[in-house]
Amino acid sequence: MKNIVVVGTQWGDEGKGKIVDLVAPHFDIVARYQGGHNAGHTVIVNGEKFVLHLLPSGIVHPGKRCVIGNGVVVDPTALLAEIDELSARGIDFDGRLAISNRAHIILPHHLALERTSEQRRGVRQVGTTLRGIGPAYEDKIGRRGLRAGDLLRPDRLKRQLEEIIGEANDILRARGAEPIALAAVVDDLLGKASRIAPFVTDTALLLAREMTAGKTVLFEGAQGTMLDIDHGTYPYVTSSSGTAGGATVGTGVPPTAITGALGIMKAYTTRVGSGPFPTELTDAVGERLRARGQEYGASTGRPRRCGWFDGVVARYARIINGLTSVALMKLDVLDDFETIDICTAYRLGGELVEAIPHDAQDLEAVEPVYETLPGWRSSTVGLTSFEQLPDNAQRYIARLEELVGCEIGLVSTGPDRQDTILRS
Ligand code: 2SA
Ligand code: MG
Repeated sequence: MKNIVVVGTQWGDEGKGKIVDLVAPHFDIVARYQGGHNAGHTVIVNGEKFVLHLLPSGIVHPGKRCVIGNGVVVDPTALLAEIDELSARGIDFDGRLAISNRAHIILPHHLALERTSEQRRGVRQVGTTLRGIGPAYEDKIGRRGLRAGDLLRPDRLKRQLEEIIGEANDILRARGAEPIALAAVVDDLLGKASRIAPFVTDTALLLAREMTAGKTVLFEGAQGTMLDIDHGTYPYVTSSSGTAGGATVGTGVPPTAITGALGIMKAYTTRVGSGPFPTELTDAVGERLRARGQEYGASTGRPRRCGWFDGVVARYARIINGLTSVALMKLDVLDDFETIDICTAYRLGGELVEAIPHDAQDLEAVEPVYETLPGWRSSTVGLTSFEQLPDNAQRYIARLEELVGCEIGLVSTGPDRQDTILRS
């Protein structure tokens, strides 16, 4: 595989960070293509925990180059804080990080606008990470955004900010919220621009040049298929394209250059934030999954909603992303369940449906159809070969492969790099 994209097949938090970290040695460059510091990618290296938000997980690998593509939204404060934190922990950035001059910048008014729009939605709120992600993409699509390349032109910055923030303040005032003080934003951004500028470049050309020279790229998706702005559970989604297709638009690399898509799939399902979640378990079983799987948001610390594996979602993810292989994560979390349910289809108004309804209210109303498999009641933690897995665990995996329609080439049995079964 030359250039592959790693995507979340559920609602995020499938374990992309671990897999990107694991396969990074086989690639020259790791590139993020969407989202921003709403992501929380946890990587454990020699027992040391790193949580990456905006930076590609490849940054913890000495020598790998990392790209923040044009499809990403960059919060200057979060970026510098992450760079400073990782630098203090011994990670070297020299010549290793490139940020697209076309990536959009998250500004203070984005956070303020997001707070007011979530409030206005009331019970229908999205449950966002409140990082300003959605409003930053709104400004991008609305053609008034500030881009990383603009940080290279401090002389124009004040006028640009005047326009952008002036418009946002009109909305904030109309919503009864405090307007943003322009002067403070200008000062703050000018200060940060000089630190960020050395990283800013034309990353599409950089990638093209490197790929022509035979270098390989790993595209690191954030969030998941069901949170994709187009293909997810709209409107309960994030504002970017986390599916495989996003990798091309979000980096400027042509689709023909991407040779594979690795889907990251948790052995059960979680979701953080609101919106439909057919297999959600609000009972003691869900609690048990949350406790065993330590299911809390890596960026916000919010408890994640937990439920059984949803085969309808997984199959859809295989189709939308053209998965060529699947990594099954957190199998060990299921170790002591007596029985394990798998959702194979939904029932909606008495009818059997095998596709995901486009309408969130319909998806809210579906009833999962379950198949119950026997558990294995023994520890799989840290196992490294498929044959070591209990028979019932092997059967569970075989059934998931059948439902998803794709081979499971990797099984994760713990958070560390070594806790991994590589098949074939
Ligand atoms: P946003 O902030 O606009 O992207 O929120 C929109 C929806 O997308 C969900 N979302 C996420 N879901 C899972 N994991 C994410 N990253 C962090 C993590 C989240 C955290 O890895 O744990 O720490 O809470 C992530 N980012 C966005 C979000 O919950 C909304 O449903
Ligand atoms: Mg996460």
